[in-house]
Amino acid sequence: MEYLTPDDVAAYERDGSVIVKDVFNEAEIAAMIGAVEEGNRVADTTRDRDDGDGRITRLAIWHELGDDIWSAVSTSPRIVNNVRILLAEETAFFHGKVIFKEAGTGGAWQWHQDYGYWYNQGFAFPRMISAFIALDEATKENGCLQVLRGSHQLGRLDHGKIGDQTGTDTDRISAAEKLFERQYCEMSPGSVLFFHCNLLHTSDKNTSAKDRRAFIICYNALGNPQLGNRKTSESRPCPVSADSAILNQLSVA
Ligand SMILES: O=C(O)CCC(=O)C(=O)O
Repeated sequence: MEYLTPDDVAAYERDGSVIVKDVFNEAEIAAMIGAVEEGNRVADTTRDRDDGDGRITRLAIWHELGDDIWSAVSTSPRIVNNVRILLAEETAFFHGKVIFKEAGTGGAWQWHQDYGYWYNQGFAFPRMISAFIALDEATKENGCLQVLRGSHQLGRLDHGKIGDQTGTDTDRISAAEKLFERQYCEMSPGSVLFFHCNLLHTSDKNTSAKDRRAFIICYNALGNPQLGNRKTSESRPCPVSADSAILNQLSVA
């Protein structure tokens, strides 16, 4: 595959995100959907959270690589090498999560920066990135991710509890909305949004008839220490698997 170019990196540094289309093909996405619906990893780690708006956001989250399709995707050269290019340093696996935003019921996500959470887990620097893989078509109607383009340049903002979620201080969001353009990240299945951990993002509830599921993989710079006793990020370079590894996992998803 082709990797991100210097122009893509410049766009990422300016905007805080970059979308790459068709990173995963139909068969790979079908395999991931199969593992969402029938796999043990997702079934064993799914939890519900109040979205602060009367609905539930459902997600499955884990902090270890293993021997399954999720690990094959998390170590895919198409993801890991692009994360290395964007961070401009070696990367470590932090966590993977499936976000369910089911048709008709899926809850909203409050405005936040991921580093608003991760700072409190002890990460010293905001040298962290997420790769958001669309498993279904993500549109405005079914609650696609929304970002404030360039807002990562604000640095880390204060966050507090909203329902079971952690959201950015609402006065700061009002101010930021005047400073930065809102971008609706509409994506086809298999496309990937790489985004900076200080980029402000949110998503609406899903009142449509179409699911909006995503697999999000989060990476830390290997050289970014995690202070304190919690060691939730791996301390070795993220392995890079063969490009064919995802479909080879079909039988053990
Ligand atoms: O998938 C979404 O709509 C939002 C997820 C999100 O913001 C997160 O996991 O940090």
